[in-house]
Amino acid sequence: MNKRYFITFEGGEGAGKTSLIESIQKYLLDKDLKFISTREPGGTSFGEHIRNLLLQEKKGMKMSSKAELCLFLASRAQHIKEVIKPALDENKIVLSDRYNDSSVAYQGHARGLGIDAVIKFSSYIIEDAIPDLTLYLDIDPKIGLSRVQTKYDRIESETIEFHQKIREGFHILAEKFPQRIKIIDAQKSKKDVFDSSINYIAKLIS
Ligand code: Z5A
Repeated sequence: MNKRYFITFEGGEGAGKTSLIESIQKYLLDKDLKFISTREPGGTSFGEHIRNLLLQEKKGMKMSSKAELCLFLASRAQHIKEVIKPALDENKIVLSDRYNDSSVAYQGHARGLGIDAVIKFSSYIIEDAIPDLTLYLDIDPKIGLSRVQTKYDRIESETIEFHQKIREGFHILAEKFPQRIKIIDAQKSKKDVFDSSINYIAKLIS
């Protein structure tokens, strides 16, 4: 019988999360397992509006780091209520392209709001919606950014130092939560990334 599992995918820009999730979807379909695939920011109609606000560059618009965090958390609160919890309650596997660790690495560490402060603040929003497994796709930001083919969005356009801080933030998180967060070398081929990831997923759902 299908069991509920919440799996999240994290990483810097161009790490390959979207590509990996597509391969994992095929793997789960072949195994006849019920799943949903979703993303943050977004995943709901309300969340997609917030996504546009967060990622679009608007001339003259300023957004403080705290305001930015609140918007990501607003999107997440709706996502949990409308999508994640209902799917888990139906015993589905939930695959989410980014989740709370992104807030901790981007807003907590790279923006400087503080890792522990963001973990504490976001715990009110996520309550018990904690992933069973998080695959963190680790990549040198220069390589990741070189893979992005679309025009850089508001956050992608930040300095390379900012992107290096994000990577540092994810490493701090992986050390803090080694049971949940597994580091995948995202500089390897798509096949290698898939094989390493599927080892962890197979272990979780077996
Ligand atoms: N953000 C935040 O600050 N706080 C938060 O709480 C949350 C998010 C939830 C969301 O943007 C932004 O919001 C993000 C974090 C921030 N920062 N920015 N900007 P997004 O969802 O649009 O962006 P993204 O998650 O970074 O997606 P991405 O740049 O599209 O990357 P990806 O999904 O990880 O990569 P991909 O699309 O699978 O692959 C990119 C290209 O590389 C593509 O051409 C692939 O074919 C290629 N690729 C993939 N894997 C490989 C390997 N292994 N080798 C070679 N080439 C590869």
